[in-house]
Amino acid sequence: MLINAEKIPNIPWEDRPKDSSAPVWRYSLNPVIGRNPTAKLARVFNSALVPYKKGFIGVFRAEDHTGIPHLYLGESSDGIHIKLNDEQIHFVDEQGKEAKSNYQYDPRLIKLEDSYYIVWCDDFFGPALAIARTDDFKTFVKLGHPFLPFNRNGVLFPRKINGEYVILSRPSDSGHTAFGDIFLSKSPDLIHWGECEHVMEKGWEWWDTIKIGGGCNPIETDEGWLLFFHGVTGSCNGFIYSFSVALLDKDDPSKVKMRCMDYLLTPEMDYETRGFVPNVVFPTSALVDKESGKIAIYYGAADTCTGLCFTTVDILMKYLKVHKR
Ligand code: BMA
Repeated sequence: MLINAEKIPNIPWEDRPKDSSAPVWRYSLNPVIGRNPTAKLARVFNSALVPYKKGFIGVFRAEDHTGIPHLYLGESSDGIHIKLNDEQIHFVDEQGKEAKSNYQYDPRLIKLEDSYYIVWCDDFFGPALAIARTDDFKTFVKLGHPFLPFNRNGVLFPRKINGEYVILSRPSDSGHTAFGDIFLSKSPDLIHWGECEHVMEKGWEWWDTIKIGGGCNPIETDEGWLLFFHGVTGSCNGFIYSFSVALLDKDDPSKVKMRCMDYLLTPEMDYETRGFVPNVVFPTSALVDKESGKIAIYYGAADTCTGLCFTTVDILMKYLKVHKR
């Protein structure tokens, strides 16, 4: 059973194909954002949407023709047809002064209390996480960098746990990082972070043997927090990014109750296996409907396009219980 979820009657959705027993299935008209979606933007991927007003709003990682990633807003009435803003998001500090950075990527977006928070990988003498708050998607206040460089894949929990804000992150290096586990940190105010714990290590199965990282905002159920995470393995042709799910303890999410041994999605389609970085499926956002338990997951495909796939809370829980480690 879902806890603290919203009703999203217009959640983007397609039923599982009749002949499939897969735990996760792709939107039949994927990708939802293909190559060169606007004259200015060449690649849009690893992005995040939330329900907003009668539709959806999102923060998108997009690369213009310089190839440098920045964050852009996008809006949609159905979560599938997305209108991207050509003007990148400008961040200010608490005093309203421009907060500059040379690049920004892999945003996660979450509603927490009465505000929305973006957590992304920022340029802070190398890749490091940053957090910003917005109340209206017009002014974006950068709260700073929660951790020293180098760190990526910041995933905030959607509520305080035992009176503290909680974030997952994945310490890394300044390059393509051939290691990586998921850690948890706590904060009284979203500024000062500490009480760090180790949550999950890279896997023993082949698909996640090099590194893992938090993916979408955790989904609260009565059995614990469902966390989609990506896992990376190496081949003679480079990294391969797949993703799966784990269940974290509700009161102490540093404890992993179950972790799926199998990947849920691995690069198979042309738009996942061919692109700027081939063989990448990278989940960054999940919408979940309180009434039906339907889940729509947005994922980056081959660092080029945005894909969408579906599952339900029931299907995931059943699959996890059979394929757990
Ligand atoms: C990671 C991040 C992601 C990217 C992935 C695959 O390190 O940089 O943005 O999707 O590599 O290239």
